[in-house]
Amino acid sequence: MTNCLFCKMVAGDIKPDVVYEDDTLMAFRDINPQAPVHILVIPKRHIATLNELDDAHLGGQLLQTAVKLAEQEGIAEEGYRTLFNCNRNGGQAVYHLHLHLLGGRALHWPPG
Ligand code: DGP
Repeated sequence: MTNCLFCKMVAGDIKPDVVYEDDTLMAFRDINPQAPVHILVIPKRHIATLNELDDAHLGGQLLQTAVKLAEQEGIAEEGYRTLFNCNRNGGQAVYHLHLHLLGGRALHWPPG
């Protein structure tokens, strides 16, 4: 999608701080981190929201990549959070599916 921010990152037109990339996925540091570690894991193919995710294998790849990155970032043992914001009430701002990985501090629950 030409007007999608994360598709522009996949295309290389915008260069985020990439921490992982393969043929299917990309992961980069959030520009506005809410914790010492805040990484977004995205599918390279444009999927607007979690409601449009029709590929269970891809969902698993996103989660497994987040776990590997949590280990790589040294937050796996202390703990971390993964989440998808979906649509307006879920707080989604960028309409290209992304899995948040947050850690490096104690995270509050319930979220606001
Ligand atoms: P969400 O609210 O779930 O749609 O989260 C969108 C996230 O995307 C938010 O935490 C900030 C991040 N973000 C927005 N624009 C950019 C950008 O240009 N670069 C990077 N690295 N992250 C961005």
